[in-house]
Amino acid sequence: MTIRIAISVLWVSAAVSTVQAQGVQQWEGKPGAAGWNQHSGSGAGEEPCATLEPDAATFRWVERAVNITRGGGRAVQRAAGSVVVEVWWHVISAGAAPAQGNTPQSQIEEQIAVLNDSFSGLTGGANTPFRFVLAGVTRTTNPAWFNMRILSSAEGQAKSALRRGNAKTLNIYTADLGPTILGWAAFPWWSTMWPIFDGVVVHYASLPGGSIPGHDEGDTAVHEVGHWLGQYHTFQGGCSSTNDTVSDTPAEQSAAFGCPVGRNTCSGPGLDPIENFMDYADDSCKDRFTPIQSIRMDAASLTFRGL
Ligand SMILES: [Ca+2]
Ligand SMILES: [Ca+2]
Ligand SMILES: [Zn+2]
Repeated sequence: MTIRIAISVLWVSAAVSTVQAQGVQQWEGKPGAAGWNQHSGSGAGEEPCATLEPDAATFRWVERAVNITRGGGRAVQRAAGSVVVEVWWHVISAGAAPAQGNTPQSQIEEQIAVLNDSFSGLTGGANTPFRFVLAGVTRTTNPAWFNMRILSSAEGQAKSALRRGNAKTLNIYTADLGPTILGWAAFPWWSTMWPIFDGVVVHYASLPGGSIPGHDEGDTAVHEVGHWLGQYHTFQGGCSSTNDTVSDTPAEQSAAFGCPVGRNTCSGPGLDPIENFMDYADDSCKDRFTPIQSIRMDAASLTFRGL
């Protein structure tokens, strides 16, 4: 127990100093998670995805590095399906029952299938280089870890104990992230400077067949893995000319919730990309990555993960 606490304190202080060093001072913060808030009826106004944003200097550094990998921005990438990602799945629960977060193997396999369908363009959009294979499942009953929050000591303890592999390995943790948070991920450029934090955390009830209204088809994990491979939200940068750094996702002023067909929050060309996995729309509304998003994920994963 003493060792575990010591690891936790070290992890948290390292995490905080890394965050401060990068100038990240707040979570992504835009209000209004309609649908998701119905899960518990509380916490209105919080962000459903807690993934940390890079500061301006890191943002520019990442774009330069990705652009170099792409050979000056040429639209090149590895072949569809040629990058196979090993997935270690960590079930964290409060008890033995599925309602306590002890997700059955069948639901994990359904989620892996949703990842593969989504990244291969079977649901719409680009056929990316990425495919996912389940390398193993761990199961841990720990009520404190089950209620983890981003940058909490519970997250540090759980990830320190459970994480497998290296920067190429996708560690997915399921837990109860509270009434408003669906998940969070670590961007690829943090995988070496902040290795324990690496991976994806998703709410156990967001998996296919889960109990969160609007977010019960497994697209939360697709969204978070999109971050893990280097994607920003489609509403990153608002209506600015560079916005999310992806040229084939129309600029979007703010996140979309529900399925607001025809939404158009920026005067630039194209309707808001509400159908994109990197927005906040309901799972039934989201079905695609774009070709340029695929190219970006290819370059970012190669550059920062060697994947
Ligand atoms: Ca864009
Ligand atoms: Ca527009
Ligand atoms: Zn997100």
